[in-house]
Amino acid sequence: MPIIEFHMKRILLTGGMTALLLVLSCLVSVPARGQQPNYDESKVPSYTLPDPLVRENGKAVRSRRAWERKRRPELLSLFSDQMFGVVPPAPEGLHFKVVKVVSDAFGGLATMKEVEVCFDADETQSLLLLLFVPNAASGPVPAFLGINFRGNHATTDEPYVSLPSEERMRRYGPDYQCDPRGVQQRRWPYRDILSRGYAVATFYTGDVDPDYHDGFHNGVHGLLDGDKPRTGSSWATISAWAWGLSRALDYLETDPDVDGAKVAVIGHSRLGKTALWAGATDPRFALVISNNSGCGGAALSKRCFGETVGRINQVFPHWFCDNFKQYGGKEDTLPFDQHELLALIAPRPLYVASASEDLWADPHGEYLSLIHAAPVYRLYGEDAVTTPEMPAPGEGRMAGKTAYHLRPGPHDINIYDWSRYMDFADRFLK
Ligand code: GTR
Repeated sequence: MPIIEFHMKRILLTGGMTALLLVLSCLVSVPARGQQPNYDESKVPSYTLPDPLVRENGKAVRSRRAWERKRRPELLSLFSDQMFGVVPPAPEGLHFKVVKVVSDAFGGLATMKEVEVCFDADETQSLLLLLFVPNAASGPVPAFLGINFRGNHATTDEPYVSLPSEERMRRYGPDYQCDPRGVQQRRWPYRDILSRGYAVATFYTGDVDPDYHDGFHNGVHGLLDGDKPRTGSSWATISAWAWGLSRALDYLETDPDVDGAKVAVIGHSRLGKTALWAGATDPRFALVISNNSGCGGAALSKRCFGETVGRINQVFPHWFCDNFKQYGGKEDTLPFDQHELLALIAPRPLYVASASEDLWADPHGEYLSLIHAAPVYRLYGEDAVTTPEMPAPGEGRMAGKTAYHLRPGPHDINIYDWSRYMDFADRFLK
């Protein structure tokens, strides 16, 4: 950016010229990386949230039928066209191969299965689903499904979980480095989950789309898009990951040990954004959990608190579709906000959680988003969290089909969060 040049020239110049260059350097740095994020509630701009129950033509939505037939499809295509890009259906060649089974995982607590979810008949690309099912179960069980950041082997140090093959590592890109086993096991408390009677499944982001901007040639874009020219609403990486979650669910629906009608989708941070989008686009997900998903996830964009639309699009240009870029620094012009993404999940159970020190993800904006999704739950006669005051750190809210907690501490997911998610899931999936 010219900004660096301006600073160098300032050393050589003096007086009015310096002042002019300073002004110019401020101008070029608006609105993204150079700008300090706002963490001051009193500096949140005034904004008006669009009403999820008012159609684009201005008509009020008063029935479930009108919501399902008119307003919901309208909102879904708005989020597809303007934010995430359009998610394609399952590919024709989709098929599954159980490639490894270990019946005494975790000392006999569970059976591990590794399943290749193959995206094409030729098996040029697949995601490797790691699935644990509790051995104590007497029939199909409910399950949690979420993507992981660092590889299946990083979610546990159990030695029978496969390391990625050479071929997979090549697909993950030139900078991929295989982490040691178990580096993220704190985020995946498998023993606790299995002991409570749930199955749990995960796969690595890179199996569907490596998390860097390569112009959408690698991953599932390369496989499915062919030479189709990209448009402003072409799917980007978060849509690809959400698509991957749906393909993993396609498999889980066929697994005799899992109740495919009771699969909760869960994700942390960028993968929390993904879990919400998967829940919105795929109504088969029975419950949706967003952990510290922040900007582009549960947090209201129009508050411009912490991470903003401009900044996220600049730093992660591959996450959202190109049309979304126009709203950077112009959040007031967004024709939707994230409470409407949450509303797309209604009337299914929805849990949003924040962490008290995670101001970058705007905990207050995440909470407000949840309560502003409530009118759609109400339309279904369901109760939902509506208390205007957000809870204090260490507290939560639960009403009917929605729940929220504010974990004390930083941006993360751990057993504190999982325990609450399982308590919530017990009410709907057991
Ligand atoms: C941050 C990003 C957030 C969040 C986070 C994560 O750098 O700004 O939106 O997604 O990464 O995924 O850990």
